[in-house]
Amino acid sequence: MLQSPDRPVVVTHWGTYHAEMRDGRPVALSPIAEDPDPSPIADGMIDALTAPARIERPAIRASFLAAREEGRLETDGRGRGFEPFIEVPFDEALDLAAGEIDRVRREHGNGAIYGGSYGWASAGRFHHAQSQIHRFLNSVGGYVRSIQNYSYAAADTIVPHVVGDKRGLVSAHTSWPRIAAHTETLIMFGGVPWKNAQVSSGGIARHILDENLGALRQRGARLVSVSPIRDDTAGDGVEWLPIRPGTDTALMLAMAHVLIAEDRVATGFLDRCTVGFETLVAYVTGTSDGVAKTPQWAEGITGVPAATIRDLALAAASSRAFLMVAWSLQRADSGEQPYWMAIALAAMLGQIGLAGGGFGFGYASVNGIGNPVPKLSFPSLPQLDNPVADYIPVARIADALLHPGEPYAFNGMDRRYPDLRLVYWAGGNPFHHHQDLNRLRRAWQKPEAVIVNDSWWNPLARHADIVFPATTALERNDLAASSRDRFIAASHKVAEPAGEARDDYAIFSALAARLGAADAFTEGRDVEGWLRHLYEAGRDKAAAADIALPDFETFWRDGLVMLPAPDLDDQGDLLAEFRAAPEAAGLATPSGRIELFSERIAGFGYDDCPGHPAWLPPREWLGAEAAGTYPLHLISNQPKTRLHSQYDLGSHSRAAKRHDREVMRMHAKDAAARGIAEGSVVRVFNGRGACLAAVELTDDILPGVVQLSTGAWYDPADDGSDRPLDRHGNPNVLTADHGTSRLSQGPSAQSCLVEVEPYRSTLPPVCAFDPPAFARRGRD
Ligand SMILES: Nc1nc2c(c(=O)[nH]1)N[C@H]1C(S)=C(S)[C@@H](COP(=O)(O)OP(=O)(O)OC[C@H]3O[C@@H](n4cnc5c(=O)[nH]c(N)nc54)[C@H](O)[C@@H]3O)O[C@H]1N2
Ligand SMILES: Nc1nc2c(c(=O)[nH]1)N[C@H]1C(S)=C(S)[C@@H](COP(=O)(O)OP(=O)(O)OC[C@H]3O[C@@H](n4cnc5c(=O)[nH]c(N)nc54)[C@H](O)[C@@H]3O)O[C@H]1N2
Ligand SMILES: [Mo]
Repeated sequence: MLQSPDRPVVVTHWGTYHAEMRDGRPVALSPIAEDPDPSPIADGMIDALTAPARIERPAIRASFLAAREEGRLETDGRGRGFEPFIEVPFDEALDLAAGEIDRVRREHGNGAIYGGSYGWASAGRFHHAQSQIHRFLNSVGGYVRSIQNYSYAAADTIVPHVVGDKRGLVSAHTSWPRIAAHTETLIMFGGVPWKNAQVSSGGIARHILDENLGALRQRGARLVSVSPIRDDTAGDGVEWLPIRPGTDTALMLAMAHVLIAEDRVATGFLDRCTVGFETLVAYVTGTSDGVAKTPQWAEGITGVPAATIRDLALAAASSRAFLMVAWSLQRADSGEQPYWMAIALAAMLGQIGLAGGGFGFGYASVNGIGNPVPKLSFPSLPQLDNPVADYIPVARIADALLHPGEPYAFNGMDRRYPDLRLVYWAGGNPFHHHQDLNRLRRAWQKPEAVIVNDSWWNPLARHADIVFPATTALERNDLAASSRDRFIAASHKVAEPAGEARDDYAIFSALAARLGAADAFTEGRDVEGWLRHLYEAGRDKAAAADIALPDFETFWRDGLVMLPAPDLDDQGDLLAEFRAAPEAAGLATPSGRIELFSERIAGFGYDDCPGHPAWLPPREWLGAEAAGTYPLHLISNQPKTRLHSQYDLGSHSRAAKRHDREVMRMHAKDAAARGIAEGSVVRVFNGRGACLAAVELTDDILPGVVQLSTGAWYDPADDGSDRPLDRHGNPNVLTADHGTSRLSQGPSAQSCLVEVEPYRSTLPPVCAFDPPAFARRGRD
């Protein structure tokens, strides 16, 4: 038996743990024995349950409540983020929220409700907040949704144009064990950061990065990590190729140039499996634009020596080579290009579909990419149909709020932004994830009402009008399963809800009842009824895939079922069937082949995304202009000590801060030039905003680059400015809110220049983890 009553299983996005219970409370989370390389992120979860910033009761922003009590429709949201809140009885908050939803849907239609509610929420299948909110909003008439994600929006749009679907991006990856067994030269653009492989959406049973890199090392494979940061691929035997951020396309183009110039192109593969090579050749050699994309040319852009580029291209052509590209590369201006060019380069090497050869995206961006799993997709809460057809690309939220009705281009379409009056968010944090937070704050003043369910008074909750206290994953029973791992788990309630916190399901059930949709939303089931219902449906699906799952009672008692590992040879290599029979197994592209030139994209006429992969200098990068006001490139990558903003207030995340601030890494040379000392607090700034951070000096980073990970809770000083100083170290006060291109309109956080200076004034306290001010009704 796996679990005992004093060690129930709980599941998080960063792993599966036993809750060690003392006197009916969890005191620690210990990893399950099945996990060879568990993550310590869970260490901060227990103290966070009872932190002062816990939301314990429903609360309403003071002037919002005053306006509604006077029957006024307050449209001035300028108080959002700074005003005090008034705690109210649960029923009153529910009445108020249901009233707002009903008013907006009657006066403006459901197309005025934004319910995209992007975010990772927590790992269980039933209490998954996005599924809950989408089901709820659908049951009351629908909402404007978002498409894509912040993770790989540009890739999501470009990859299907090139290979016909999302193979190699979200599915059908060549598995890690195949790579470990066959690849001779592994080139990792963006590395394979252990910090990122700690997590995977929906939960993890086994962390697999270490064992696979270990196997590659043992076999003597050549490991090349192309990245501005050395430890993006950790451990011995890794060649670090520092590169200027945002310039990988130039490096790949130059590798293509070497292959062409030295007659190493796999023309047989190109003839059978691709279209458009001639156009790409004309561009690479410079016949079409007068610029030959030689290694010397690329050295000037990337900072990688020309001889190294030639060596790398020839090494790849002379061995079984695999190109990995992290998701980070496309979270940048023209982020489509490195992805398109990586596919083109892999095609020129001719190894796509061979054992351990070709390309693949997002390995170690999350643990589950390349994890061999049985073909079983476990059911989740059905979301019902959305009667509203309208959507926005997810990262265009501030544009939509600021520019209702205005036109924008997207993937060949001419669209218009909706006119959004009400925003409801549960399970995501736009004041974590969105770029240019000062701009978002201006946009956030526009809606008539903002409703949020969350567990903590994080910056999103503080910027809401109506706040509902939600339980955390440790405070409710749930089912967990991931399409990228081999487990089904029972995640147990191990703590009582804080204060009056309720499950999102309970909050939405109560709202649905007030809006005449109780039955549609609940189908008459309580939580346990749903868990049994979903589990039985999953058990049927598993049986159809020849996997026997125990009955619900046994499952619940044991806590965890590990599914059988699939036969690795069955998992194959990405596009192997296509390679073997390009006609019969043709791709869903217009040509049926891999498109190195896309007539369709060329037909859109976008100068920021032409018909073939191209080097398009980003708006902000370490090119010639960088010698100007903001000479440092800011990498705002994923944090090592938490998932995004989740549990930033917990002890594990806080232990890594200095002077209570987030730590920014900087090269010693860049620090010396600015009189900045190790461990001191600095001001990081550009024309969009400024934040404080504590400095760690390192030579593991390319000079000219600074790294401040995401996730420190935004903590604006209440200084009346429209660009208030963030006291805590949230890089999104600095990043730019531009679409990657008109093709994808994805987020482009990584194209960001800044300057850094010592902070010599008295250090302001960090208030991010304090609850907001509360007022009493009638006087604020
Ligand atoms: N500068 C920069 N910005 C970035 C990125 C970057 O690389 N650089 N990366 C981007 C990427 S890839 C992503 S995916 C986004 C991530 O952005 P998000 O996914 O929005 O970030 P999280 O902090 O995970 O937000 C989850 C929120 O849900 C809440 N929550 C958790 N469980 C529950 C629940 O059961 N119910 C309710 N109601 N709430 C719950 C948490 O408390 C938290 O506030 O950030 C993006 N932003
Ligand atoms: N611990 C932890 N793990 C996470 C997350 C988290 O919040 N915490 N978030 C998860 C989520 S939602 C996602 S989408 C994934 C994201 O996965 P990624 O997007 O792959 O993650 P990042 O950490 O943003 O970037 C990885 C590395 O790419 C490098 N890099 C950045 N720009 C460039 C460039 O232009 N060229 C090259 N060659 N390298 C570059 C950076 O040095 C960075 O450390 O991570 C997931 N994993
Ligand atoms: Mo992501």
